[in-house]
Amino acid sequence: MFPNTFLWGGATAANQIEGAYLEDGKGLSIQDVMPHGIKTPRTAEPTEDNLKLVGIDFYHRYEEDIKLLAGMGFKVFRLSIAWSRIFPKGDEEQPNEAGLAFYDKVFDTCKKYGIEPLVTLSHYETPLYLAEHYDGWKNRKLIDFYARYVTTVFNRYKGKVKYWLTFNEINSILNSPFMSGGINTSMEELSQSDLYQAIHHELVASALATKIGHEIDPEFKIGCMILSMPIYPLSCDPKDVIKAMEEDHKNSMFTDIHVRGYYPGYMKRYLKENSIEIEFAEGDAEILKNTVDFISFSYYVSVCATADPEKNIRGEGNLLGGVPNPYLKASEWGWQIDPRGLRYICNMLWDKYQKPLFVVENGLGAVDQLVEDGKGSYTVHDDYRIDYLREHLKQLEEAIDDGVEVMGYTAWGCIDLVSASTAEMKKRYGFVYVDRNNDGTGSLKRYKKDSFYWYKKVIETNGEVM
Ligand code: BGP
Repeated sequence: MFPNTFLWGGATAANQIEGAYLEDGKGLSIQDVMPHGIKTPRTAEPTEDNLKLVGIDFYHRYEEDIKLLAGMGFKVFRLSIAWSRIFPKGDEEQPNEAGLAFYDKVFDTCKKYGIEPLVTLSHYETPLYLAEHYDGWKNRKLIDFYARYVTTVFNRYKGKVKYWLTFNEINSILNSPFMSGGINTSMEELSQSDLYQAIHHELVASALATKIGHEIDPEFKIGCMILSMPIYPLSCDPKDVIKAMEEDHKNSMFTDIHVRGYYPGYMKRYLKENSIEIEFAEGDAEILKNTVDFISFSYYVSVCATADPEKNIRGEGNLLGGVPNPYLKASEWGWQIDPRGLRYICNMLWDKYQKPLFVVENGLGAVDQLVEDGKGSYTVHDDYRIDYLREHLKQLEEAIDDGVEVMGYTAWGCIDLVSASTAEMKKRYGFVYVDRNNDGTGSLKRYKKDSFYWYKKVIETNGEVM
């Protein structure tokens, strides 16, 4: 049974919804030069085929959009602040007031509808200037710039925002150093030592943000955000089991450090055996001890791991990926669907850390068909999305019944948005359809899908009717 305090809602990110990429003093972010997500190299300048430059125009339509979300009874709305609206280049001394004012209006609108904002401080949208002039998180100076940015927004939105996430899917930097860490050096040229140094800087920055946040307002609840992905052994061969464990360590070190405040032993071994050296500045070990209040994570897929090089063939999937599971079906984008994996990961995280969990991303990216609803408007009959969400929510409820403490659930892309990995509109997640197409055409009008009414009922009954 879902607890009465359960926070039901949906999730978005600034670069995927806002548009207005140069309005009111905003600087460019790395997303403005990533027209096709992670599949193609970045461009020198923003190009017209980059759908994120307009997004779904949330910047101008936030009132209408938040009202729509409130129509489903949302208790929480996850969104991110675009760092480049607040510090257009990233290294300025003073923030951009117009950028700050925009989020005041957004949070006030949330408040008007009784919706709690859940704010990601950095969601794949590092200011481009920091990528080009500092090589992103490879550079230690980013810690100071980030600290200035978070101090500014914590002070400004204190009293309006209580729940914060430091970095979206922080472990995705392992495979997407530009999108996740603003690192301009190409992946091929990036050494493992530089990659892990960048990771260290982000981990220190994350802990520092937690410290600063708690000092500014002890009521703040600050969480880490991890791309979660159960890694099953492909067979019961103990070699596969160990391989799965080792693969999992690469991700779980991020949670370990956020929750326990120090590098785990297996990581020290991994770094040593791979001749990776991380430079700890004085005070880093102390800062890392500022641990999070809760663990948030995205959940879309599970994968397998094998020690057999012939079978070790990576399939499609989210940013990290792995060997496909022969027992599971996949979405149209090749992401394998595994509702039970959600119960499993919740139990694993809870058993290990005993920290409250928050599922801040989960959902099905699919092609939708807008059809006449017989009442003079349009809708989408998205029973496939309802099925996906229902199955995952049932497993989440199982986890809660297992004794796991879960704070809430925010369905990803609650209103259609530009996808992250492929930067297209066609891959839709929302309860609300947005009339915009891959070629940039469309009226941007919003339409409620069948899932809108379904989710409304789920929230209304606190998960009793699914
Ligand atoms: C996560 C990101 C989101 C997001 C989602 C779905 O990795 O945090 O920003 O978009 O996955 O991925 P995609 O948009 O590629 O379908």
